Amino acid sequence: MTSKLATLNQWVQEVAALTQPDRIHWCDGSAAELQVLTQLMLDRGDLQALNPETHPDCYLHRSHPSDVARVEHLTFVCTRHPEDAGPNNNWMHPTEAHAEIDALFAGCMKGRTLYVIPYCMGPIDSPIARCGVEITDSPYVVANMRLMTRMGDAALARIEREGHFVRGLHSIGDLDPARRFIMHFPEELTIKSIGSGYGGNALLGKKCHALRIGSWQARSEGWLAEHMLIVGIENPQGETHYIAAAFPSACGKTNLAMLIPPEGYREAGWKVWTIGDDICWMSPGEDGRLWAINPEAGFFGVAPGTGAKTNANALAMLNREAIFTNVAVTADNQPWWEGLDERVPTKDWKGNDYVPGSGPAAHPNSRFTVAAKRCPSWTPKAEDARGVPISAIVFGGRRESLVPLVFEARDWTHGVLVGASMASETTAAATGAVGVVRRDSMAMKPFCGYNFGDYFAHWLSFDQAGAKLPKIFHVNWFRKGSDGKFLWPGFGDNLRVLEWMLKRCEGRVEAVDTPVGQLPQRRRLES
Ligand code: GTP
Ligand code: SPV
Ligand code: MN
Repeated sequence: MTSKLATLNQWVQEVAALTQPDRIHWCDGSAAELQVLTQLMLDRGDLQALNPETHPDCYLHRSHPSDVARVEHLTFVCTRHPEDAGPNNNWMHPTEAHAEIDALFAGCMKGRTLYVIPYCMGPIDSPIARCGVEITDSPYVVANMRLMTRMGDAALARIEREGHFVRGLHSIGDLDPARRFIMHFPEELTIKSIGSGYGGNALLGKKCHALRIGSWQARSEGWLAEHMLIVGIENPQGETHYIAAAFPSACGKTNLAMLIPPEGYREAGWKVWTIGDDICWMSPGEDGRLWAINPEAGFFGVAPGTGAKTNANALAMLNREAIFTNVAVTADNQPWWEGLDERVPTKDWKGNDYVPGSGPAAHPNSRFTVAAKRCPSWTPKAEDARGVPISAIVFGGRRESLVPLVFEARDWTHGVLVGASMASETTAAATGAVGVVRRDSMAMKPFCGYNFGDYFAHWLSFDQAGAKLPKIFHVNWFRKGSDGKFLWPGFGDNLRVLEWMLKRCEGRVEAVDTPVGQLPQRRRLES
């Protein structure tokens, strides 16, 4: 099969000439196609079937042990002028970058199949949505892209109609970290990634397209591409307000996006609706509000810490049609990770016999991939072509000390400053030290595809006459007491903080003015 779009055919031919695959397969996104790929991966040992009684159509994938997280030091933004990439990105000149990475791509698909994956980021009929094509030699990437994006024939039809698309070339190469690069060419709307099969390094629709290339496009087209969840909060009166929240990787987006209200709230009639858990594309509407879509169609969520008490909605969607990456398994072949329950697994994430006390059984950055529609709190609003209007934007980090539970920015400009000066402790989502406080403006330090100075100016530019901008807040669920324990219960209880924010948006509650911003009033609980 080839496409009606000459530029697409030509690019596929050029890539094939460079990488020399044995076969070319154009993905249609069908169930039959997935079945063939799954069988292939089972035969090759890329996947292992999990317990078909407890987890039908669920599979385990074990990454190469040196390939378990994003690699920020190997991620480049390649613009003609270094100042366009900015101090927040690694930079290489495009000519040099193409030469260096193409040398690694030369002949790398010999003996392999080249898969062409047309995908759409966002509802297929949404004007905010954008399309791309990923070429990969990894069937695991195809299977994940099928869950994470609108992939296949419908996306191809839109691409052929529009005549343009973001080009993403990916190969697992030889998985040698010394020959691994994730390169972005925003001026050419092109991504090239080699040497990793993991998450954000390999599923190019996600961080590479929807954030790094997306943020570049957003700046020139007047919208925002952000590392944010989108959640709808329905009050007992039946009104739903949508909140977008930016927390750095592994700092609570998935959990907040599918929060289960505490019992008292549930009884009173509060409901929570999930639109997205990682990425938000927002555009000013004719009414002056910001309207947001989730460009993704699935979740690539952190497994550790996901339990019945913390995130029952996530657990409920993980018992069928899910891919687990680098989790442990129990004796009866069920997926397991720290924080799930009291069972003891028999195999660790590398597939070795698990010795209790020898460290975590699941990799701290082990993940699940699952279609968003499988989430019990998913709402059809996630398919709305217009998106949803955003009432509040929340920034937050993982801060053991100093940073209060919640405060409100004075206005949009102050809110941009609050977002820009955010900091958070590093996590296992990227390789490198964990627990080191670093600046992570708007949770976009690893994902902004252009100069942070220009990015802050772009944020400020939304404050125009007629704009009805969301209020901006800052939260920290992760402050610890002198006993080393979290001071705030977190998870479902975070709704108490969201309720305060929404009351502030409606002007129904007073706040206390402080040097950092507006804080909730102190109220002594009656005992
Ligand atoms: P990425 O997918 O990497 O972008 O991460 P994320 O921001 O979606 O983070 P996620 O919701 O997966 O949470 C990461 C870890 O933080 C998990 O182990 C959670 O259990 C834990 N976590 C999430 N919310 C809270 C909270 O409110 N309090 C506490 N103490 N831990 C939380
Ligand atoms: C993150 O690291 O923020 C993630 C996981 O959401 S990855 O897809 O690997 O980027
Ligand atoms: Mn993320």
